[in-house]
Amino acid sequence: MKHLSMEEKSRMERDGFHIARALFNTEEISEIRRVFQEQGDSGVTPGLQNDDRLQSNEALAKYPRMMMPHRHADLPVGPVSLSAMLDPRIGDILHDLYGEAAVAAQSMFYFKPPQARGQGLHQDNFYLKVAPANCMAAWVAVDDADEDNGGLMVIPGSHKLGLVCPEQADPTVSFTTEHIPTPEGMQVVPVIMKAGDVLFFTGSLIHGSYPNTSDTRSRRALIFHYGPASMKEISGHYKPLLDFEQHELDGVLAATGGGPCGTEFVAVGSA
Ligand SMILES: O=C(O)CCC(=O)C(=O)O
Repeated sequence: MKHLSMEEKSRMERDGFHIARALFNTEEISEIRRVFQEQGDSGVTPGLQNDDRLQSNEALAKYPRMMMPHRHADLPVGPVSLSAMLDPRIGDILHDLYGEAAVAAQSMFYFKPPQARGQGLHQDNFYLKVAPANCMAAWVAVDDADEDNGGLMVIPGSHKLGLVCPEQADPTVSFTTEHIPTPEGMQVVPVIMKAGDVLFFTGSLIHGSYPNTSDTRSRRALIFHYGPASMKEISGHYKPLLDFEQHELDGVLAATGGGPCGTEFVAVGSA
């Protein structure tokens, strides 16, 4: 069964991204929001969050991003993120986009509270190193997201450039060190999303997020990365890989280099 129209597929090929509107319903998103917010409000959880690299007085220090929550079966965020990561609605769209089954490599949760910095323009496969194909993100909006509360920005068509060498980001607007300047003739555009929408984009699409300049609106997101089941390599950081039946995929080599998606700046005064 096909889940994307021919038109949606050709736009994906042209632009490098596709928005599935209201893929998760209001009740599902409210539950995801509740469970992650409760975990976040309980304080920074070692092994799930790392605040070493954040300035202690900044908005993100209280709510650092959560890395690989699906691996924390002992916490309420574990089963919630695992089930969303392997949700068949996401799997079906990925299958359409890849032309084969996808396997899951990563989950992350970003709180992006008011006044939090954004993430500089980057390409995900710079970190995941999926080969010979490309990684794919499914970015689930947990709040409505726009330019004011730190929504995503993308450079349509930039996925056709292949991987571009990043420069140093401006630490006043980005919490990660890498930044790719906007390629000549291309344009950064905001991605306006409603809670429950899912943005799918390829690992070579240049994208990032705005700082959250609002005073009251969080911009939470549950983010997943995948590769095609036929991939030969991925950065070792992302193993074990899980197929949509929750089986570990063996035999994929650990690519050299890569690492967590986005390298955090070291805070002044920390090691
Ligand atoms: O959600 C954000 O602020 C940025 C996320 C992002 O760029 C990514 O997951 O690669």
